[in-house]
Amino acid sequence: MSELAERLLAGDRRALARAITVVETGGAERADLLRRLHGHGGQAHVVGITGAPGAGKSTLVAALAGALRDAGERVGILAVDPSSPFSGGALLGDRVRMGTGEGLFIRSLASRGHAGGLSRATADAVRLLDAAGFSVIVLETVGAGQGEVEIMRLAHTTVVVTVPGLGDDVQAFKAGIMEIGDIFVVNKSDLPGANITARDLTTMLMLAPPRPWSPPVIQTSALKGEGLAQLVKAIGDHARWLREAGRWAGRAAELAQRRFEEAFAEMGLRRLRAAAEASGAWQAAMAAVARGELDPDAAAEQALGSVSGAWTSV
Ligand SMILES: Nc1nc2c(ncn2[C@@H]2O[C@H](COP(=O)(O)OP(=O)(O)OP(=O)(O)O)[C@@H](O)[C@H]2O)c(=O)[nH]1
Ligand SMILES: [Mg+2]
Repeated sequence: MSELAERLLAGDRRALARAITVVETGGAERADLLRRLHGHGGQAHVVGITGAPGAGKSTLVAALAGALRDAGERVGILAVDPSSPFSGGALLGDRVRMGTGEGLFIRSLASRGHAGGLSRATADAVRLLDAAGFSVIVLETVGAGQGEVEIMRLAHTTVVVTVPGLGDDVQAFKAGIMEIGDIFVVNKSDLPGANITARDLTTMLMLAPPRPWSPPVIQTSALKGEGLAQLVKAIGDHARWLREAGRWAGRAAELAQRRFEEAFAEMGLRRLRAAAEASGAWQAAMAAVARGELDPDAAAEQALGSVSGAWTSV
């Protein structure tokens, strides 16, 4: 594991790919790897891209990656899809727009096979890309479900993508995603109605409770490569604002605290269960629950009580 961490820090892409598999799998190897990378990174700007299915997020991410690379950034892309991984075909087509080589890394994360859940796997992967020296990390997720909002909390800057003529969706939009957007993009602005959608969004933002950062509304055509310079500028402006407002460092602290909470819960559970199994209390409770002799909550209470007196009253 020490060798893997060293190779990752030295910029070895295969080591990075392998490391992501390690954190996806979870367990002791994950913990060891992350421990070794502690203190490395902290520089990357994490940009989340979210929005309705088919809004053109992947196309936009590809175009944005190209523009960011032209601006000298090293770009890591994580496509986070709860159901299915990034299709090979889409990736191949998008590569043309993104360019290839040193300054670009792409990986898709799907929920299947993730020991600690998709949002933890994503958080870990972001840390790995950060430690590996990527200056911008782009996360693409679909929709505004709870899981996606959780993943978007990993981002310094959240870009919400919509398309012209989403009149009926504006309500749904308002409900979940309005509050988390730092930048709003009307993609497919080569299609009719983009100006109207942009105006509606601007109006909605003006009516929303005031925020210290006023989200811009930007029209893009990912397909034609239009509006990308404005988007790159808005992303840079937001990063600068976060730093100047003292919010950049606070976010890193918050993420570290969340990881501590998760690690504590996971380790605590594992150790308690091992202790209960060693004493036989676990097996006894399981059997009693199966026979219907004990209510499951009462059984849990009893098994915990048998592990240590200190736990019974909490
Ligand atoms: N006209 C037009 N079509 C676009 C634009 N951007 C993307 N598309 C098309 O919209 C379709 C969906 O694009 P994707 O990039 O796969 O959209 P997505 O939001 O990533 O889709 P999911 O990941 O499935 O939610 C594709 O056919 C794209 O070619 C654009 O700017 N203009
Ligand atoms: Mg996509």
